[in-house]
Parts: sequence; structure tokens; C-alpha cells
Amino acid sequence: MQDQQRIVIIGAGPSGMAALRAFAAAEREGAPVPDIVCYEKQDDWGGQWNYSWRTGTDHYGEPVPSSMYRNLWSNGPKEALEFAEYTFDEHFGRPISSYPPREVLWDYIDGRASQSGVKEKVKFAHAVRWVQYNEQDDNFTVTVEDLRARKTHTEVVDHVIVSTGHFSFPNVPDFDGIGQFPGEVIHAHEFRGAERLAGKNVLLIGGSYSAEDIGVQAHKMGAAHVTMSYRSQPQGFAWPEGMEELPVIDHFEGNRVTFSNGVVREYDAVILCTGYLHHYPFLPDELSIDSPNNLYPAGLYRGVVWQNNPKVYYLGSQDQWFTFNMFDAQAWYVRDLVLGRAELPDAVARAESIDAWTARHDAITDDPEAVQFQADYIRDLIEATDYPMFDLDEVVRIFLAWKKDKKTNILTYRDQVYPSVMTGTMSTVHHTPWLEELDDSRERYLAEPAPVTN
Ligand code: FAD
Ligand code: NA7
Repeated sequence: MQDQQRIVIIGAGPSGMAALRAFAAAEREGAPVPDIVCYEKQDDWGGQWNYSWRTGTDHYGEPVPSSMYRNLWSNGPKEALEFAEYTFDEHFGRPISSYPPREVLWDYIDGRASQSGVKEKVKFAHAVRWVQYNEQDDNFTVTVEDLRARKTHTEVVDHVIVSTGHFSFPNVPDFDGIGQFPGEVIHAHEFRGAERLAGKNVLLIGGSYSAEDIGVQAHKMGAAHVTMSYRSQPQGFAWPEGMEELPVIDHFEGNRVTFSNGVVREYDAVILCTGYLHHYPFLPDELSIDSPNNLYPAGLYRGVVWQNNPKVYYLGSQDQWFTFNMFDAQAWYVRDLVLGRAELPDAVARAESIDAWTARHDAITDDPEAVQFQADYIRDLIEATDYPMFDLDEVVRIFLAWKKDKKTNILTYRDQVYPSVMTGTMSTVHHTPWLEELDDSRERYLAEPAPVTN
């Protein structure tokens, strides 16, 4: 590795924070590391977990990146995302429940990254505007805007780590007649809380995580009725009274919506839960992922190295069963490539690897295969690094048990508990069932349970 190498990390969400921590870990061991700068367009790190009440554009006129809402609680057990080298026990000093609210998870990732002392490497309120590959010098010119000073500058770097997430730019399809719908129409990206849906008939378009969770949030907050409209297949949960699934929409006529099976309903509000786009407005097309949201986006060796320019790396670009610990595995591997600890195969060998993983990906037929695929993918990365290996098959079992809990009761699955794969610590049952808990703050979450009185 040449001493003068310089790396840019674009985005300081959980993936960018993982990259920062990976290099910090090597530096702590005394390894020479390149000069690193991380640009984050928000005022703080945390990415999606850095909640903003704003929608549309932010106070700098930038598109708001976070799609999270006030009342979001982890939608999978925290035992599946735990960092292998920074456990929940270490952070909170006592067991907590398996499905913490957003603020509590932000606290955990903030604690991990703060402990590694990497915040000074992040230039907040700086948006990367463009990345240009310089063929002659085999490096990149990066154009960055300081959003507070309204000044742009360019700099030259040797490696580019793209960690800007892919749940920030909404996919907004058109539906016949929707333009005349008299009520509110938003995308899940702009949804911030379900209180105002109380008493309303709500239509959610989509059949995945956002439709499911915004649906149950609306139900919790007293929506009169919730319909989720699926395109490919129903989610198939045992929905409570007042929630239902219907197939695709044929057309809107005023506030009346006709579905493909002929059912007609009237609605007060519509939320498009139609997913997100891989969108990298700071990259030329030859460096940019062009993929649907799936577990193995095309063009990435080992899911991270851009095949057509292996000095560009992506973190967290996959659809996600695993999250934080997968980003760690990816970051550790990318770090080792940059430091020359891991050898990058030639283009032909990389293409063969991509083809083999893609073939396996394309053969996935159900959820157990999908989660096992991602576990095996992570195992392959960890085996190539010194990131602590953990029991990935146990995490797969936790994911499958989680799916079962959801099938049993979609309103109570967040009250279930799991043991940590890292420490064996059993989670505690939260003092208040999720359905009854209206205060999602960290303070309330960590409060001692109220004494039981008879
Ligand atoms: P992000 O978190 O999106 O971070 C990307 C960062 O890049 C942002 O800070 C953004 O400001 C910055 N950025 C973007 N463009 C630029 C630019 N040009 N210049 C500078 N900075 C830039 N995961 C779970 O494990 N559990 C959950 O319960 C869960 N719930 C979710 C709920 C919702 C609604 C969504 C959308 C996602 C959820 N996720 C959940 C998945 C979530 O995507 C990951 O947990 C994680 O936030 C992904 O991290 P990331 O760093 O890859 O991307
Ligand atoms: P997902 O998981 O990408 O799902 C998007 C959903 O939207 C999916 O069910 C799609 O149906 C559906 N969709 C997309 N386009 C259409 C149209 N035109 N008509 C009807 N339905 C459509 O996004 P989510 O927002 O649910 O979840 C993203 C992340 O946020 C996730 O990781 C969670 O942690 C939170 P399809 O199945 O493709 O037919």
C-alpha cells in the first residue's frame, strides 16, 4: 500500500460507519492506513436511523434521505443485527428487549462508532456531487459541496466507498385516476407517524415491509380500516379486524378505488409503499448500480467490489435480512482489499464468482433459502477477514422463528424475546406490550417497569 493513498467514504449511515470502524480497527493494531475522509450530507451520522421530521427537502434544500418514522421499532429481532465486536450487553449494561425502538438502536450504533473515535473523519453537511474516474492516473476526482458554506471543492482520491444506502429515493409508480384522488397521497418515504390516520380509511399500495408496518402502525393508532394492495403475492398474515389485503388496483375514481378482483372501496388517504430506487446521482452510469432491490445486485464482486472499476466499492447495497453485522463484514473485506491484506482476483475470476452467486440467487424460491443465502454470503466475507465469526446459522434460525412469530400474530411479534448469538444473554420482555406502548422514546424504553399493583 502506498502511504499517500486517499479514500473517500460517501455517506455516514451504518454502512459508512462500518467502513470507518474497519479502518480504525486496523490502525489500532498499528497498521498503516490511508488518508480517509467521509462526507455525510446530514448534520449527524446514523443514516436512516438519524430521524428527521422533515420530508421532501431538508434545511439545505437536499432530498431528505431518511424514510424512518417517529414510531418505528426494529422490524426484526435485534439479535440478528448485533455487532460481533460490540454487543448490546456492552452498550446497555443490562439485557433489553428484542425489538427496540428507533431511538434506542440509534443510540447503539452511535455508541459503537463513538467508541472507535472516528467522528473527526466525518465532514458533516457535505454532499458529494460528482465522482469522475481519471483513466490516465487511475484515480478519481470527487466534487463535494459544503452545504453550510455553499462552497464546492474537488479532490483526488484513490478509492471510493459508496455507502449512501438505497432506501432514500422512492419508487413512485402511476395508477389510473390517482391524480384526481381528493385525499392525501404520499409515499412511505414521507410517512412520519400514523396519528393523523385515526378514524380514516387508508389504502397502502405494496406488499412488503413498509406496507405491513405502516399498516399495523395505522391500525394501532386507530385507523378505521386499512387495505394493503399487493402486486405479486399477499403477505398472508392473520390480519386483525379492520385490516385486509386486496390485489392490484385497476383504477381510481375520486375517492373510490376498484381492485383487479372487482372489489370497490372508498378511502381517505393513500400511502405508496412501493419501495425504493437504486439511485446514485453523484455517479456516472458506468460506476452506478442499476438493479431492483434484491440480495445480489448485478455487477458487484462479493457484493461489494464494482466489477468494471474495482477501486469503487459499495456497502449495504443488497436487500436486507441482515443489516449492521453484514455491513461490518463487507467493510472489513473492503478494508483488507484496500490495505492489500486480501488479494483481488483478476476480472475473469471475479466474473466467475459473480456468475456463481447470481445463479444461486436466481434459484431462491422461498424465505428460508433467501436468509440462508445472505448468511452464506456473509460467512464467505468474514472468512476472508479478521472480523469475529459468529453463529450465522443460529441467526438464520432466529429469522425463521421471527417469521413464524409474525404469522402467529402480527400485532404481538415484537413482544417476543430471543437470546443473543454473541453473548447468550436472553432478552427481557419489554415492560409494555408494543400495541399498548405509545411513547417510543429511549427514556421511556429504558425506564424500570412500573410496579405491579393488584
Ligand atoms: P443509510 O442508512 O440510508 O445511510 C446512507 C447515508 O448516506 C445517509 O446518512 C445519507 O445522508 C448519506 N448520503 C446519501 N447521499 C449522499 C451524498 N451524495 N453525499 C454525502 N452523503 C450522502 N434495518 C434494520 O436492521 N432494522 C430495522 O428495523 C430497519 N427498519 C427500516 C425501516 C425503514 C423505513 C427503512 C427505509 C430501512 C430500515 N432498515 C432497517 C434498513 C436500513 O436501511 C439499515 O438499517 C441501514 O440504515 C442501512 O445503512 P446504510 O448506511 O447502508 O444506508
Ligand atoms: P420493498 O421491500 O422493496 O417492497 C416494495 C413493494 O412494492 C413490493 O411489494 C412490490 O411488489 C411493491 N410494488 C412496487 N411497484 C409496484 C407497483 N407498481 N404496483 C404495486 N406494487 C408495487 O420496499 P419496502 O419499502 O416495503 O421495504 C424497504 C425497506 O424498508 C426494508 O428493508 C425494510 O427494512 C424497511 P412486488 O413484490 O415487487 O410485486
